Amino acid sequence: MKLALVKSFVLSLTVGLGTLSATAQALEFPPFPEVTGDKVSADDDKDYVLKFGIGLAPESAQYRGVEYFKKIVEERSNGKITVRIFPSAQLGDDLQMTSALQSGTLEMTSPSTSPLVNMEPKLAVFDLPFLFDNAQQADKVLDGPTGQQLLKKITDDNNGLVALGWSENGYRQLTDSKGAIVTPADLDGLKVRTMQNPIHLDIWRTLGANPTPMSFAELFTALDQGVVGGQENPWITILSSRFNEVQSNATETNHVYTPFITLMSARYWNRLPEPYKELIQDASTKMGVYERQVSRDMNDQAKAELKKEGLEITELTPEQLKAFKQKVQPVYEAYREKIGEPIFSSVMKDVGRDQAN
Ligand code: TK8
Repeated sequence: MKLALVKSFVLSLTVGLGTLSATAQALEFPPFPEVTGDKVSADDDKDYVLKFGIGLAPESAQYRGVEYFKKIVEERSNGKITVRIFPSAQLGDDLQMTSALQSGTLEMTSPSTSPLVNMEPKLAVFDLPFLFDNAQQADKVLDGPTGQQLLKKITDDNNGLVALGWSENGYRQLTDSKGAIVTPADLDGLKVRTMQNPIHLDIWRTLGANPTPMSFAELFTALDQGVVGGQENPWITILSSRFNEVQSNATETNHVYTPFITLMSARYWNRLPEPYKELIQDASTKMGVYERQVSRDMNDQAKAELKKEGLEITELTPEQLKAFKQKVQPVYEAYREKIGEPIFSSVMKDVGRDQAN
């Protein structure tokens, strides 16, 4: 029997300039897996505090994953390591938290890969539109040689970051307040907020919208004040960020799958005794497996909840979707070189395409 934990909450939190009031909602998160593995101790007998900052709110799969990470690390270190979670971009957006890791003022974060492509262009492979047909393909890339090579590359670059694993933000969907978006032509004149990422800008420009890159931490307020008219994120992120309070419509586009990359400050990592390094690596891997399960379980629930709360959701027919897919195909050729070999070809092979289609 599958145990289900029903979480109900009423909370109000401050993100950037906007105060978000979440109404009570009932979401069924898959239960935490049991914490397994030996207790770990280090010779130094010191106490460690590990601050883990994330962009998303406590109702997200991301937060739930970090809670599981905390449980593993605290239990297996006999409380020698304390994990403190800072949700809702309290400590900054994905880019700000990543640079805080580099300067050593924050220990861990788990950003979307997209804002990091200026630092590591190869990560742009995940921004290719309609890349993964299903979650299994994403897992194949993330958990296979390509995903492992990318983690190693980021660590080896000596940029002050240690890359420890993959979770997911998931498949992105479009929301707007213009009306139903059924064809690319409907995007005409729509100012869509995108992540700070060149492929995303190209995708929306190619489709005929007017994309504006912006930090996630400013997004709720920007939608509320009409600075932008639309945005795109996975259902669970739309719900946990309460974007449906400031958007009337959504289209299920699944246009990009976004991974979260688990990062630690190299300064902190280098000071950790070996047994704790192994523990944190193991906990990061387990968090990734669990968080992806939560994200996938919650995707339909979040979509249903958004519908219930009044968001008008358009589901495209296969033909309608095809019109979007075909229009963005030039993006593959445009970024092939920047992503580089062998990453580009091995990902294409993993998703069953010999070459970009
Ligand atoms: C949360 C972000 C966010 C991302 C975005 O920190 O910026 O739209 O999808 O969910 O990583």
